[in-house]
Amino acid sequence: MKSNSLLICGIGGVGCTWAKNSHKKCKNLADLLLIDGDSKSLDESIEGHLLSLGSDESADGCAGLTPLAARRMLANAPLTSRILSDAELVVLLVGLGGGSGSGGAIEFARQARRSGCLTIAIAGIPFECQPLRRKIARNALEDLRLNTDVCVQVSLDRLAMRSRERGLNWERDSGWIEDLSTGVIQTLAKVGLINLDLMDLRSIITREGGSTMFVAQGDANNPQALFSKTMSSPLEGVSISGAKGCLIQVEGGTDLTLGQVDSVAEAFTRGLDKEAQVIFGARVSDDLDGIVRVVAVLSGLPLEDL
Ligand SMILES: Nc1nc2c(ncn2[C@@H]2O[C@H](COP(=O)(O)OP(=O)(O)OP(=O)(O)O)[C@@H](O)[C@H]2O)c(=O)[nH]1
Ligand SMILES: [Mg+2]
Repeated sequence: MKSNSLLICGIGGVGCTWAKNSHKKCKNLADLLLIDGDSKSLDESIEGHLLSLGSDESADGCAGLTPLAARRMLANAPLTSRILSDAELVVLLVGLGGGSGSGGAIEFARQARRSGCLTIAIAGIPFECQPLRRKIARNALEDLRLNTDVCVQVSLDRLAMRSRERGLNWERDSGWIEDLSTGVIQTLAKVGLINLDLMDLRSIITREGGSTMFVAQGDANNPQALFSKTMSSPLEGVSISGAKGCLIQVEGGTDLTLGQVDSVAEAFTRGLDKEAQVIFGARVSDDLDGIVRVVAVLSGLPLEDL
C-alpha cells in the first residue's frame, strides 16, 4: 500500500500533538495533516501538510468557537480535497470540547467520507471537572459518530491517570494513543502471514451501532492477562459484549506459534455475539520476541451515552 493512501490527521491543539507523535512512529507508512486555528500546532519543520483555521483578526484562531471552525474547515474544502484524493484511510485524532477540534473534525470527517475514505476517529472526551467542555464534546461526538466509520472515545481522566502512574504528563505523553493509531496503520500497511486489507476493515465496520478499536501487548503465553489489560485501557463508553463484527490482528516474534495465535484470538473474541463475523490476520515481526501485539476493531456495539 502506498504511504499517501493512509493519512494521519490531527485537529486542534491536543489532536495535533497526538498526530505528530503517532506519525513519528510510522513515517514511511502514512502521510500527516495538521489542522488548527492556533499557529503553535503548525510547526513548519514537520514533514506533513499544515492547514490553518486561523485568521488575521484572532491570534488564537477559533478558540472555543465550534461553528467558526466548521465554517473555516468548509472554506478549505478545495485544499483538503486534494490531500484526500490520494487517501483511502484516515485516522483522525482530536480532543473534543474546544473550538477548532470539535468544529473542524466533524466537517473534515464529512469531507473525507465524501472523498470515499474510510475514517477512524480517536476522540478525547474532556475531564469530568470540565462540564462545559463535556457539553460541547457530547454534541460534537454525536455528529462525529455519524460521519466516521469507527469512533473511538478516549477518556482524558483515565488517560491522565495512566500517565500520572508512570510519572508523566498526559499532554506530552501520548503513548497509548500512539499505539492505537499506529496499530491500525501497521496492520493495514504491512504484509503479514494472513494478510488483512482495507476490504476486510470495510466489511467489518459497515454495521449498525457503535464501534471501537484497541491495542494490547504482552506475554504470548498468557492471553487472558493480555485481554484483562486491554479492558483497563482509557476507552470510554464501551462494552465489547455483543459486538457483531471484529477484525483482529495478532503479531508476534519469530517464535510465534499458530497455537498461540489461536489462544490469543480465542481470549479476545469470547465475549462477542455468537453470530459475530470475525476476520483474523497474523504477522511475524523481528522486534517482538516472546510477546504478542493485538490490534482489534469491533463493530455493531451497543451505544452508551456520555
Ligand atoms: N485540564 C486541561 N485540559 C485540557 C488542556 N488542554 C486541553 N485540554 C482538554 O483537551 C480538550 C481539547 O483541547 P484542545 O485540543 O486544546 O482544543 P482545540 O480544539 O484546540 O480548541 P480551541 O483552542 O478552543 O480552538 C479540551 O476540551 C480539554 O478537555 C489543559 O491545559 N488542561
Ligand atoms: Mg486550541
